[in-house]
Amino acid sequence: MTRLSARSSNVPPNGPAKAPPVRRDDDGPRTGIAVKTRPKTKKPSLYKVLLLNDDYTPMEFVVHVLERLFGKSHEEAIRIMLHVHHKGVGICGVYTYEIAETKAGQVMDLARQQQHPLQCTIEKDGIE
Ligand code: TYC
Repeated sequence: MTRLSARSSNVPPNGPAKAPPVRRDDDGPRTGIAVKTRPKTKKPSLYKVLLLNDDYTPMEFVVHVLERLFGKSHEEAIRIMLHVHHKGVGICGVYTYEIAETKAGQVMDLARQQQHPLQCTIEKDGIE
């Protein structure tokens, strides 16, 4: 018989031998431990910088602080200052922990220099 069939050729039934598939993301023996290949990029927690009301710090000083340390426009600074004056507390800005701590410290330092009793604190933000 002269008919050439796959069986009679030297090619195996599954086609020519292939190199075993390359396993990517494989740094060693299989341990059965699931490994995430996506890099973790967790968003940092945010902190509110809060200004507290008192009876003695001049309104102009609070406005100045909001403009200089928090980059607020004059109108926005007045709005925030009046909010604190009426409600007792208000938000100057929301930042990551280190920046919030630094800003609150700068407010306290400036107030102390000018001998105003202005208080500024930070508080973890509800939304992550
Ligand atoms: N209550 C102050 C006043 O009447 C003004 C003031 C506003 C003080 C905001 C502090 O965080 C503050 N002079």
